[in-house]
Amino acid sequence: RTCALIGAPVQAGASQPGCLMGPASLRTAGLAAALTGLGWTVTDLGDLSIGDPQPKDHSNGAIKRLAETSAWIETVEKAAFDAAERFNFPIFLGGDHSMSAGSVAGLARHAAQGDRPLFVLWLDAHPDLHTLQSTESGHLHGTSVAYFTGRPDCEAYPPLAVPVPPEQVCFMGLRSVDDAERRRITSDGFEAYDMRAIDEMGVLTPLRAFLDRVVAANGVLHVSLDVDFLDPAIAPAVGTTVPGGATFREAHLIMETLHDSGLVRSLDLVELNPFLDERGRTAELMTDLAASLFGRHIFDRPTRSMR
Ligand code: DIR
Ligand code: MN
Ligand code: MN
Ligand code: MN
Repeated sequence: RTCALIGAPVQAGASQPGCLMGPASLRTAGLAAALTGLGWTVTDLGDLSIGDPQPKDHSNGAIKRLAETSAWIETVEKAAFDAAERFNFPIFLGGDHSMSAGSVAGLARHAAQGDRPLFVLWLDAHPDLHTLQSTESGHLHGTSVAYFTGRPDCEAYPPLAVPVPPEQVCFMGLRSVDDAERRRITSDGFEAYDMRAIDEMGVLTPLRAFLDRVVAANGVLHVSLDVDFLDPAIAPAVGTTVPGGATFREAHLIMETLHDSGLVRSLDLVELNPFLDERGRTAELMTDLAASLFGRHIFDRPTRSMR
């Protein structure tokens, strides 16, 4: 079983600088060694980079750093397709969440080539469902899901080869949702669990409902983990902390259950801002969560091999 680490030190989409150190911090926390210890063959492909793109204007004057974000999406999309071709399991090290516009687009293109639908589990306080028209903050990390689901008003981004239908996207952990995003979640058929739903049901009931749909569709699953999915008390290193996030055990239980499902083929670890971290504790938590997804456990459970 082969795994690739791909760094995408993008911070153009975030509200404050620092995410460009994310890949280095995850490497320092020992991500490669943790996965090697679980029996995986890990290849670190290093960090991607973009050139110096010409500035791009947009009718929405709030938008910040469109040209750079576009260039990153294009670069990460190609890298994701290639990595999915060459490795069993690519891990994308962010970088802010605009990175995932590229990773998911490239993975969807790869999955379509094998005639499998790509499902996406979006673990985040935010749905990142703004278009280039609806974003008010202008921080483009809030637009990734709109882009890869093929919504209009993202035309200034690179053309999208294979959109992911909204029904194949599941949000968990939502607690900061803007009006335009809320309307799209209800009208477009996304599966969405806010923190209240997790308070009421725990994480397993909603997660299993989603995984059952992935199995029924013979799909493959991508997981996109934004640091702010986690409660800021355990994960302070993110520019957009929102109180009331997932606990340590809720997050690990999700990862452990995902491992047992055998459905996950790729992972984003995004929005880690090491400048805001406390002695690497958020980087270590993200690394430990990845390890749970890759099979770290105390006692054996019946598991399914990769489908
Ligand atoms: C907010 C925050 N919805 C925005 N989005 C964030 O700026 O559009 N996404 N922080 O991760
Ligand atoms: Mn292939
Ligand atoms: Mn996000
Ligand atoms: Mn977020």
